[in-house]
This record gives sequence, C-alpha cells and structure tokens, in this order.
Amino acid sequence: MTDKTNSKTPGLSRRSLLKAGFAAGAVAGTAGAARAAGDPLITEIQDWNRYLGDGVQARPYGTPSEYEAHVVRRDVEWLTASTESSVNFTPLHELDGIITPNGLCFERHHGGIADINPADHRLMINGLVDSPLVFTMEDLKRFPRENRVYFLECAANSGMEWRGSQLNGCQYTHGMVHCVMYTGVPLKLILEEAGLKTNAKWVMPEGADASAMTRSIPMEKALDDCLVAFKMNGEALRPEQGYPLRLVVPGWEGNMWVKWLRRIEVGDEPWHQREETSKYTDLLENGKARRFTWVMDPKSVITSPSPQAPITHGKGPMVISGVAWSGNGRIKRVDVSLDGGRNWKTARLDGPSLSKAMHRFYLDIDWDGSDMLIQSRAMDEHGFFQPTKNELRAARGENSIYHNNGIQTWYVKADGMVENVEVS
Ligand SMILES: Nc1nc2c(c(=O)[nH]1)N[C@H]1C(S)=C(S)[C@@H](COP(=O)(O)O)O[C@H]1N2
Ligand SMILES: [Mo]
Repeated sequence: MTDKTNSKTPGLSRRSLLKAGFAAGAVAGTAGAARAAGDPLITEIQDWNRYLGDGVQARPYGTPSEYEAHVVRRDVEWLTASTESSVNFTPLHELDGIITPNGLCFERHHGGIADINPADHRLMINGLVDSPLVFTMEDLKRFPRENRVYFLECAANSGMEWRGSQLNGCQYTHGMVHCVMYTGVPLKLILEEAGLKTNAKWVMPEGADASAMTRSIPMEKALDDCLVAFKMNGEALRPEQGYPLRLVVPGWEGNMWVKWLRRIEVGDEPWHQREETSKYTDLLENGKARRFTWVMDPKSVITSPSPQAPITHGKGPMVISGVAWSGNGRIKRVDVSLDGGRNWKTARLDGPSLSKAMHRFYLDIDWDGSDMLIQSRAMDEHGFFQPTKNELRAARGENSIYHNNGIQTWYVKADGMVENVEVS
C-alpha cells in the first residue's frame, strides 16, 4: 500500500483504514492518513528530536509558532482612505472553538488607537445622577466583577456583500466579529453608585480616543447586562480593543461598545450623535431610514471550507466547520446545505452554548468529490433565523449596508477550490 491518499484507493472506507492499522495513532481514520511505511518523517530521527530546544523564558510573552505566521488580521486597502479610520478582519477561517485569541480580534477605529497610561485614565459619570463621580482604574477594580463571554459584531460586517458576492474569503465577508471572555463591572453597579434621577432614561458612553466616539443607549440595556470591562480572555484589554477600559453591550452592534471609555452621561432622551444618524442607520427602499437597530440578528458562516481554506485532501471524510451567533441569546440550531439551499442537514453544535456568544458547528461528511454550494443557516432560541439574501433585500431594499445577516454561499469546486457566490 503506497498510496498517499485515500482518494487514489477506490473503495477504501474509513472503517477499512482503521482496520488496516498501518496509520496507527491520532490521524488513523481520516482521509489521507494512509502514509507509506517508508515515510522518512516517521522512520528517521529529525533534528527537533535530536537536539535540545529553547529553554524557558525564551519567549517571556508567548507568540504563535513561526509556522502560523499567515494567521493574521488583514485589511482591504481600497475600503477606506486612511488606516486611522478603518477596519481589519478576524481570520475566521483559521480559528476553531468559540474564543477569538486577543491578537486576532478585528479592529475598527475611527481615530486610531489611543495610547493611554492606565494611571492617567479616568471614568466620569455625569448628567442625571445624584452625585457625579470620577473613578480611577483602581477604584473600578474594587467593585464586584463578572466574567462573561460575548461576541462583538460590527453592524457593517458583510456590508460589502449586500448587493451581491464580492470579497473572496470569510475573513473579509464575515470577519468583523470576535468573541471574547470579558472581565468587568456591571454598568448597573456604577450607575447605582452615582444614583440615578427618576428621569434618567438613557446613557451616553464617550471614548477618550481622537474620535471621541459617542452613542445613546437606553437605560433598560444599561441596567441589564452591560459591563465596564478591563480584561479580555483573562489579560488586560489590548490597546486596539480599548485599553484600559471599554463598554461591553452584549448582542448589540459593535459601534456601541465604546473603547477607551472615559465618560458616561446620563440623560432623559437620546443624543442623536453622528454614529446614530448619518452612520449606523439603514436606508430603506422608500427613502426612510431605520434607526436604533441595535440587536445583531442571528447569523452564521462556514469558515472551512471557504475561499481562504480550500479542500486540499481530495474526496472522502471531511469536516465542514463554522460559527454562528445571535444578539438575542443562544443559538439553538444550525442547518447546513450542500446544494445551495435545496436540502438541509442539521449540524452538530460543539463547545459551550452561551447567550450572545459565538457557537461552533460541524457537519462531518463523506465528500464524493463533486461540486457543492455550501450554506449555513442559524436559528436562535427565540426562533429567529437567517434569511436568504433575496429575502433580506425584499424586506430592506438594495441600499443598506448594515445588518446583513443573509445566508452566505460558498461554491466548492471538484478541485477543492472555493469561491464566494450568490444563489438566492
Ligand atoms: N472610542 C471608540 N470606540 C469604538 C470605536 C472607535 O472608533 N472609538 N469603534 C466602534 C466600532 S464601529 C466597532 S465595530 C467596535 C470595534 O471593536 P474592536 O476594535 O474591539 O473590534 O468598537 C467600537 N468602539
Ligand atoms: Mo462598527
């Protein structure tokens, strides 16, 4: 048996591979695991097996293996005029599980990354409160704190895809999302410390960066699950993500998650800031714009295979993998179609299922090597599900950018290469 791949061995099933036993170990049973007995990588001692490696402290702050150097955030140069007010994208096609590593969380800045010494950082609460307050970072860390896993999605995620397929890779089409465990103080506790006046109905967080980002948030949300967060995935926020302090607004559009948080004003009505009037509103067919569309509706995407993650192993057993999330709560079900939405199979959800967090799904298939039009469709615990792109356009017209949660199609060709297409 000298064949390197199962595809060259007609009729060699997963079971017969296992029985044959020549590919003993972790990879047995996967296509392509039938390595020739004479493979020098198994018969000969390699350098890394012969010589001592680096000692401890060679990397005081660990970084990924040099062989993972291609796993990086990427931007699209023509999208914006400058990098200070721009975006880069999470490499979703390279990730697994539900947590986004800190160094790979997409960035969206309107005035560049503020460089703030935490000793000089302050958070002010003012407006309709009994006593306006100013907190240092040290003060904030004396409040009871919570750990919560949430996704953050920019409302503009997939915005370029509204009228048709455009960018070739889920990093670009869906990469304005990340999912992180935050450590922070419930905003409720901070507002209660200042004391809310009876007419306090809205809050307005403000950033300390050059864009001084501001948004209006209704009090019910502020008192519900918002966090004033200082850690992500256990360590201090990264400068890109708002170090030393950011607002976490679970399930709601990323724009409201003010970074470098310096002030929260309490008021009796919304402020109608730039980011909730000229931006982050949805222009409908009749010329009117939807406003205050805060919740990020259920959405999913197949991350592998995808244009940046083609199939390289030929036909046979393979894993279709993707992520799903909903601003309404948990994901209840994800369906996957291999034929452009005609037939659907229910995918396997794996890993923690947390409210307003990313969910991981898999569909394990035996690929016959023919073309596929693969799609995923998420449903949340409240019964909301993803529309086709045609359904989305029928409801909201052609002019929108934000809140595109339409079903994504990847065209998988017989050679394993994958393209962004639209069939709906
Ligand atoms: N102060 C401040 N906060 C901000 C922004 C900003 O430019 N300045 N961008 C917002 C937008 S539009 C998004 S989508 C998220 C992005 O968060 P991230 O960079 O951690 O991915 O931050 C939001 N908070
Ligand atoms: Mo955003």
